[in-house]
Amino acid sequence: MTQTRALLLYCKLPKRFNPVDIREFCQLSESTGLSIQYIYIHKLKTIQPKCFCHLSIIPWLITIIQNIRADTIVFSHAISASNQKNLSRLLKVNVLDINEIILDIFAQRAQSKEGKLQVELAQLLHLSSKLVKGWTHLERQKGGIGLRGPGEKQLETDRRLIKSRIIHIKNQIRSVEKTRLQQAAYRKKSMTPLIALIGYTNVGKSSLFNSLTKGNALCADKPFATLDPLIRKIKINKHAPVHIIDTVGFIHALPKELKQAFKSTLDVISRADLLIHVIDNSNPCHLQHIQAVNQILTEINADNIPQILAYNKSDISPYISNRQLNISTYTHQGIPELLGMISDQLQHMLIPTTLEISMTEYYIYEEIQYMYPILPKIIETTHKMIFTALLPASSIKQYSAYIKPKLS
Ligand SMILES: Nc1nc2c(ncn2[C@@H]2O[C@H](COP(=O)(O)OP(=O)(O)OP(=O)(O)O)[C@@H](O)[C@H]2O)c(=O)[nH]1
Ligand SMILES: [Mg+2]
Repeated sequence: MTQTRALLLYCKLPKRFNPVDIREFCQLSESTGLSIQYIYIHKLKTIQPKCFCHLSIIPWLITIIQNIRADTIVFSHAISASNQKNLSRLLKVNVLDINEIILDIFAQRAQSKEGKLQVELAQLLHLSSKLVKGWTHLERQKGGIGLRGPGEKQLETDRRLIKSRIIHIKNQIRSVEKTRLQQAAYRKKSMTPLIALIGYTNVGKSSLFNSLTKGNALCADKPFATLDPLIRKIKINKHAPVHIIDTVGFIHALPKELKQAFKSTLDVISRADLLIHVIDNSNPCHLQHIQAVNQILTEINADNIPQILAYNKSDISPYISNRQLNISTYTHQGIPELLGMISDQLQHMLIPTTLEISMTEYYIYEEIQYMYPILPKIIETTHKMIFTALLPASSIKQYSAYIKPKLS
């Protein structure tokens, strides 16, 4: 199969506007299978209304495209449907943006039924956002990058059909999710704490998961190797068993459609009792990656969950500091210390919390007892009920309005 020849256009806007750095942009584009022929760096102060980039560079771009015989140009930023339409007319090549690149990588990686449905939903949401302004160029790409895999069969659909397909896919996802919710409820009832390995993509989460569980999760030097959360029960030191979960990697530029479609996968993180935030300490951009991860944690309401920062790849990292927990899944450096820190956290994980609920808010009791263990002593009157639930620290804030002094 002949590879698509691509020109990459890296737009350098004042810092806060750059979703990816240039190295990451190239890696992501390469991951889709594009053959990168040229990288053009374009500095601009603000986004230009017609084409996102300055109109003055268009003749340059046309010359480069002709010289390298490119059939695709990729933008490092998310661009609007009308920008895409204008650029496509002027440059006469397929125009892609960073969101379409990331969507394509997710489509390549999706393995499970749920993963495939989530990617299809993200593609359809993206497609409908591009159809809003009457621009249907994606239909003419015949399932090329940006719409590979599960979304291909949707290319001929119009907005109305896309909408009904979105409803259909959402329903299917909901039924797959149900099983996961039941499992989560069971885990809570069985009082097994949940530890989630989280972090930027390609930092070594799955490698650490394998070290801790003696498992064989897929590890690979590529972005988004893991899409489906993988869960195992393990025993840490002298404690009762815990569940540990490997999760999808984060990235600065995670498209909003993917966040929406992968909501249930991301929700697993927000239900965890402890997060192990894995960092690739050998990556010069690791500080920005930490910020990007924390930003997404805030968006999914997981920023209150206790975190252990594990600076991985210390075997190759030039940035070692004494204050950090430096680990290496290759040499096992720091793994016993990490287990010790998890063990300390487990000491005080489920907190007995007494709550008073008025009978008009009985659903709060139902919600709590579905998710968390409740101690047998319950005081019930016609107007209210008082009971003690074992709540993880992360959920206490949510129910703070109902908290009462302890039942004697
Ligand atoms: N040098 C070194 N490489 C490591 C270490 N841990 C993981 N790697 C490598 O880093 C790459 C990514 O590892 P993964 O475990 O797949 O990373 P991940 O965070 O799960 O990645 P995604 O699932 O794609 O988000 C692989 O090539 C691993 O072999 C380490 O301690 N040292
Ligand atoms: Mg992984």
